[in-house]
Amino acid sequence: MNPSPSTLVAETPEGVRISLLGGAAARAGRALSGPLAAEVAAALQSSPRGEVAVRAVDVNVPLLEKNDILAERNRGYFLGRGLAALNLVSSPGAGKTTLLARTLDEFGVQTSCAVLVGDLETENDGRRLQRPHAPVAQITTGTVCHLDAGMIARAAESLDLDGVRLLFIENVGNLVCPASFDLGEQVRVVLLSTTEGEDKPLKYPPIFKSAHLVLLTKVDVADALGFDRAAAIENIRRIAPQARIIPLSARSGEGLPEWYGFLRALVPER
Ligand SMILES: Nc1nc2c(ncn2[C@@H]2O[C@H](COP(=O)(O)OP(=O)(O)OP(=O)(O)O)[C@@H](O)[C@H]2O)c(=O)[nH]1
Ligand SMILES: [Mg+2]
Repeated sequence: MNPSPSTLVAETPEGVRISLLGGAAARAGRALSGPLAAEVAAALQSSPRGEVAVRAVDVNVPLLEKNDILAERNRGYFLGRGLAALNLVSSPGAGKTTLLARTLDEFGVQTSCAVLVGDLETENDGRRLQRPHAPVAQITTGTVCHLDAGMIARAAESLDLDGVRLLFIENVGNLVCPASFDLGEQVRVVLLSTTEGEDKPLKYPPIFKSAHLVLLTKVDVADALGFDRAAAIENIRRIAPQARIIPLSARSGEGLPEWYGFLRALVPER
């Protein structure tokens, strides 16, 4: 499938595609940064469709160890650029993109934000998140059920992050695999929606144990579902006593001021 003219696509040898969308694509040629910047910029400029093969980092170490090394590199890269990165993880459909879209429209007009969004296929979420004031790149992983630090490194280096203070990473919808893959984020946010039931923290503990923040989403439909908010919070606390919990609805707006307050406190001092 040909990308639209406002989309630049980079494809890795493993079949992972990074699509820079809209404004992010327009700005890609002139504002790349990071170790692969010159290589990616040259390749993008010499390719009429914007398609390039980006070199894979090949370290002869086990997969997770390699991921951890790249994650540390990402952390340093983000720190050096003066931005905080958040990794949003949940089961499919818990409301990550809906929350990020509203966050870009409200919080994002005052504080410069960028988004990397992962899915197995389609650029639908990337398009839903496109805003003139926020660079967005879609990562399509093919068959891979999670984002990894190498994908984030390549996508982040392709984005114009000048002036960006918060980088949202929407992980592939999956409550299991993303738990094992540090992306170099500063904060891991796990979303649990009312439609999934109160018991998910007990059934999928690793992801909740790694959370700094748990967002209890779609609380606007809790009553209709017979969702027991107190029981859900009790289950989250039992598995993830370290995590802050914010119940919210991206539809009604409940809890969003607290979420924005959390984000504001994350923005690094200059
Ligand atoms: N009632 C209600 N519905 C919501 C809310 N947030 C999201 N939804 C709906 O839930 C569905 C899934 O939302 P998405 O934002 O696409 O969820 P996601 O987590 O990004 O999904 P994947 O990227 O596929 O994992 C959509 O139909 C949304 O309209 C909310 O706060 N309240
Ligand atoms: Mg989504």
